[in-house]
Amino acid sequence: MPNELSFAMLKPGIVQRRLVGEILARIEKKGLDIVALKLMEIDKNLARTHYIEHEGKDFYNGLVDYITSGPVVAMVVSGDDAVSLLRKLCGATKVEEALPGTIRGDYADHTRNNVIHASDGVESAKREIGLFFSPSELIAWKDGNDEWI
Ligand code: FUP
Repeated sequence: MPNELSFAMLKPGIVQRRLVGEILARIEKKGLDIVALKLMEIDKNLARTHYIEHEGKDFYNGLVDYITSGPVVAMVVSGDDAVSLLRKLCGATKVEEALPGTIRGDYADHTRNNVIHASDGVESAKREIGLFFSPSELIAWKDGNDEWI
């Protein structure tokens, strides 16, 4: 299993709903290492760049407005197969398909406000990490629980 980095972002509303701790706990308990973490606001330029693949789609402007509407929690996680593990924790993009037990399945009831973003591949993770973090903000640390999780 390849060790990978992935990018995740708790979307606007999660800070206000005081769900940051619960969602981070799910990510930590799975065994993924949080190697960068910050509370931030996204400006329109960053939002448009982050979601550039959706430019022109009918939901694009609404998505940009929503993602810039409040603070987000951006993070980088590391682990074996981190990209696909994190996607599985999040659940399906469309809330009607997100299973109970997943983050979206448990906390979201509208697709546009689906609580969390997670990179969909190793290359997009690299691109997204570069948009949100400088290399010096990533902190590698030794996981003493490696043998248990
Ligand atoms: P994901 O990778 O699961 O975040 O999904 P996408 O990149 O396809 O979509 C990015 C965001 O656009 C979703 F989180 C929510 C929003 N979206 C809509 O609002 N409507 C859609 O039909 C698809 C996505």
